[in-house]
Amino acid sequence: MKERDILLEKYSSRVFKNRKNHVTQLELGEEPDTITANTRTIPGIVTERGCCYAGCKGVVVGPMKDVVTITHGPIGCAFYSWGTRRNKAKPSYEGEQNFIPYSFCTDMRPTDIVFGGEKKLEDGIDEIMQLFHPKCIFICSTCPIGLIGDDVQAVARRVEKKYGITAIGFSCEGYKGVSQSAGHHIANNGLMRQVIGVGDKKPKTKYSLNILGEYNIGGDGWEQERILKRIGYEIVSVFTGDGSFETMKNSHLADLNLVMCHRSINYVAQMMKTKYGIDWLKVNFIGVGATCKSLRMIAQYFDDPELIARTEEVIADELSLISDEIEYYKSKLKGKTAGIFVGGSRAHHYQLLLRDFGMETIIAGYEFAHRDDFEGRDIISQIKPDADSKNIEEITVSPDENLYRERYTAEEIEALKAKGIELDTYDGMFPDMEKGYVAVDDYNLFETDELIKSMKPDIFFSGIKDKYSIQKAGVVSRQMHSYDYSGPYAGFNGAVNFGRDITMSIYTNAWALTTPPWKVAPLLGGKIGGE
Ligand code: CFM
Ligand code: HCA
Repeated sequence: MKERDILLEKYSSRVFKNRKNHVTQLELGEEPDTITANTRTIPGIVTERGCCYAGCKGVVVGPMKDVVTITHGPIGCAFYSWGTRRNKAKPSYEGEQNFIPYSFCTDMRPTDIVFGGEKKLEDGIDEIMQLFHPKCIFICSTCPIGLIGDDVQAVARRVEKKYGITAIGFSCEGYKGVSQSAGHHIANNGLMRQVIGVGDKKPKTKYSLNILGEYNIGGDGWEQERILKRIGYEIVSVFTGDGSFETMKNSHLADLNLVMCHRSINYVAQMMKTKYGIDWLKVNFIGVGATCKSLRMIAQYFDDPELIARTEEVIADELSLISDEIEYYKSKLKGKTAGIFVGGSRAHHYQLLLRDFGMETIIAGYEFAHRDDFEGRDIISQIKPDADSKNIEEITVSPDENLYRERYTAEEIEALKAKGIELDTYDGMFPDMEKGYVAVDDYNLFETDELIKSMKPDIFFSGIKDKYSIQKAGVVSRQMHSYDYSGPYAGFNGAVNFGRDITMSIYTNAWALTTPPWKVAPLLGGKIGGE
């Protein structure tokens, strides 16, 4: 019996009926493997997904350093979405503002919920203006705001008028959609409407780039910029890691968009293509091989022999600097297996980095990826408009509907192919998986535990919610969202850091060396039945 079936047969028939479509053991036969994704979680299943507000505020708009982002809602939402996601930022020029160390919130109380919180929000913004003088303010709504009907858009318009700054109200109440993914859409639409394209500062050099979907976790974006600048590219703006309003407003003037995380920001790439004619390339700077491939693809796009030669020169030099260390870690890690459970993009990036070290990713799961992220092909037209997905479409489609498209069109694919660019790379999780490997949508802790037991990976990468329960079962676990406060893991230097960290973890699995007390004696002293 396959591991997937052993897992699923433990469910009641009702849950089985649902979950069987979200867990796939790859066959890779004639028919393409499929999975159901981006649908509502079964109540009570203890999902590890986050909410729409987390996707908008925590993920996409929060990292913009010169913007004050105020959470309109309870303090807990503001606190949780601040600092826990390690998006690093530093001022890059004299006088540049950096509000990342601050958490701004209206701290809604019961009386505000009863009588309305717009006044409190406006008072808060007055205070922010007096103390910090930002040129841009974002307001992010949490669940209660949608329920009591505070109009954050109207407040933003009043703030713009009063102070002559940019202000955007994001109605990203946590309950919208089915996961963080809805919040990404809402954030992207706001940035597209009011930030991208409002500047007029042209790039200074011949080849200029934006990096989309790079949030500078553990300094990943800085490593990518280092390499790209070495080759000679100008980075106009990064969305949104160490990013800023000041650079994003000029991003429509760059030559090419690179898309790192394809889940959270792909809509913007397509919208910018439609509105400003900027091409985009899906890249992956996670993994040595993947980084080289991406750099070659970018040079190929510009089709300049000098740039292509310079790219090869930099690649050769970077490889010569890291190859000894990579080979050493490879000798320690070759043949080991991994499981990965993250948001919506990293599993298919990191399976390539693991392969650089001779490791295979035998289990891969996502919280909120869409089918195309798993299957690596254009499946948009196949989404069935059932009650749930109809609901998703309503809030995810751009206000300007004809600007909304997630993928290349057939003509765009032909144009890029004519430049010698292969588009099958990095296009989803399944194409890089082998027969028998398991993929899971909206993974839960029960399924994590069960698949670890049956497939026995040497290491399991996940997040803060599940890391410790996995370790307590004796399996090494490292956080792939925050890198356990290490990093960067991107690019050439990042690959070395990654090799070092996982070698350290796998060879120091202290958790497997101890017998937890609950395995030898019951921990509860009392008796059932009141005896
Ligand atoms: Fe993109 Fe991300 Fe991810 Fe994501 Fe995230 Fe993240 Fe992630 Mo955590 S934007 S989809 S919503 S790569 S915060 S930097 S690590 S779940 S896999
Ligand atoms: C989020 C952010 C998160 C959480 C990570 C985790 C991140 O989805 O709200 O659960 O460990 O990367 O910080 O994905």
